Amino acid sequence: MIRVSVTVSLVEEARGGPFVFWRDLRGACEKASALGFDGVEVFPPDAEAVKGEELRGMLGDFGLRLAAVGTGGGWVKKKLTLTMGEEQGRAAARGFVRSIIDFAGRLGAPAIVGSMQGRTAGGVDRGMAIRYLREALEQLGGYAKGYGVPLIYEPLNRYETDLANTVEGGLKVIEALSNVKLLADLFHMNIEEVDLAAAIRKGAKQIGHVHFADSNRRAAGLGHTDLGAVAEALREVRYEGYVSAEVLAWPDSEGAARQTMEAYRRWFGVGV
Ligand code: LER
Ligand code: MN
Repeated sequence: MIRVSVTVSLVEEARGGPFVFWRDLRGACEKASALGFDGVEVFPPDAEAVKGEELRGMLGDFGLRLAAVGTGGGWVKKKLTLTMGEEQGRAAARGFVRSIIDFAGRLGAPAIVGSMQGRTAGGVDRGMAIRYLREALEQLGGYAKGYGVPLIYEPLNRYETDLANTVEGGLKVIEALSNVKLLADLFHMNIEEVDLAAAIRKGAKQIGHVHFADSNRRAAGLGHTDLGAVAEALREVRYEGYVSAEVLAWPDSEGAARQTMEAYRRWFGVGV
């Protein structure tokens, strides 16, 4: 069964970025629940920003689940990546991702590695960066197994990384790794893929999470991506994870959440 969620950012430096709700986690849970979402995806600055038990309480109060937790705070706040030149930095990056796996895992949710993958830079060539990335994902995927959740790896568009920009590129990065799944972010895919629905069919069983966004990163239905074809592909491959709205708060948070829910109702037959 497809489950629907909406993003909440607690990272001040990411303001203006693609997140529906901002700062007020309890308020976001209340609105998400009222609109019929199954879960929330949280983007925290670090694993200490919210107490796990506090979040468990909020989720319980509003009948929600934790869909996933982003690790990008390690890049935005500390400028760490899993592929940086210095071993100490890479170790700190792995430690940061592990701390998010602990936080999310205790609540039954996976962590997402997106911008923490880094890019070719600072004396590390692309082959070496991919080796570092695969080693880190293998190690962290094994760690996540302890919580019975996968680790989610997200290909990004060319302006954010050069390591994997497409579903096919992502499949190569995670090939033969255990307990690592792919994130299909429709915004990045709209920039990089030839055919979004075909890419989803190709990734099929390896896709463990979807960031649902229109071409301009506004809520579904406010751009020109053929989301009907995407929804059909997800149904056809019997996708079972979350479709999570990682979109700009346009015209505002509630407007973006409502628009997303209308789209989900139309394409997935879910919601209130
Ligand atoms: C993270 O999920 C993502 O898609 C990045 O583009 C955020 O900058
Ligand atoms: Mn994304």
